[in-house]
Amino acid sequence: SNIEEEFLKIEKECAWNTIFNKIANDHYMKTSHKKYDTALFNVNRALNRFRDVLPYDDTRVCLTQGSNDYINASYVQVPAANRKYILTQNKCWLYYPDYQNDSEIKFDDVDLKVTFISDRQYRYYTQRKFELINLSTGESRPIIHWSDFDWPDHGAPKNPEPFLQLLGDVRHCGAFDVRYGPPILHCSAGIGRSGTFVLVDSILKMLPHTQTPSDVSLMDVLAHIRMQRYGLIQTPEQLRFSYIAVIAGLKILNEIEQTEGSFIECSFNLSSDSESDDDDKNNFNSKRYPKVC
Ligand code: PTR
Ligand code: PTR
Repeated sequence: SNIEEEFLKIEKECAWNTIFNKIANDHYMKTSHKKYDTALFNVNRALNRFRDVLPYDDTRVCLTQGSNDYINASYVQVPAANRKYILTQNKCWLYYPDYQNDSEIKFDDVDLKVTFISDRQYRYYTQRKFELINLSTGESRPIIHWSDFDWPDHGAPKNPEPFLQLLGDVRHCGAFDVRYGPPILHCSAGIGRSGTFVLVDSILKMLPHTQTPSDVSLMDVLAHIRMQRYGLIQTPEQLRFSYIAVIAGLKILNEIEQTEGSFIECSFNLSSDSESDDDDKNNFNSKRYPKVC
């Protein structure tokens, strides 16, 4: 395919740094008009883990429960792939019931409760099921949650296979079913690893369905999603990994796409060093503040 040719060319010319820097510069120009005023309100400043990673006003997710609608989260859409995602920062204390510590957690400020249903260890990740209950309306939703995937920030996995297994499972469970609202992706800043996931998934969704695969451009999709959340894909290495995962994914993901299931609300945690190290078991609400840069 075109993408493979492009990959080989960049590889041969050792041009990943140059190309990545160009993307970053273009992005800086194209987004200079974009506003993120809400993220800078005094009451919201402390809700941003990193001073330099703020959601644009026009794509930010507005919370509907609780007293403040602000969260450092963005809607990211790729219409050509018929995909929508929510990307957010979230690497903090244990925010879900993992059964060992809690079988349910109540979030009083937003009137929500999350109940543990099951967990399952796979080779490269953990998959958990929860029930989310809105205590004010009684409405409930099933949630599937993937975590413990080994992927350090600003890095890229060594080979695409574990990532593709994760993506295959996420697709198979119906996480992208449009009936259930966008799945949530989060890492530390919600831009590097989460952005890589979005790029690979959306390109892999577009390619098998298009009559003209040569029109599908990874760089164009990246430029498009970067207008919706700042800094998606953080390093040349993550850009290179996106190509590798797309090329490998095309070869093995086709059947998985056929069996894309139907279910749920979803959340993925792409951080490797996440919440599972929580040891103050009974202290969930005594916020352990997240790591900052
Ligand atoms: N790495 C974080 C950042 O740069 O955004 C850490 C940080 C966050 C540091 C907030 C200081 C912060 O608060 P203030 O803006 O009041 O200095
Ligand atoms: N100012 C931070 C830094 O560059 O270290 C922001 C940042 C942190 C950006 C982590 C991206 C990060 O990776 P990810 O989005 O994959 O968590």
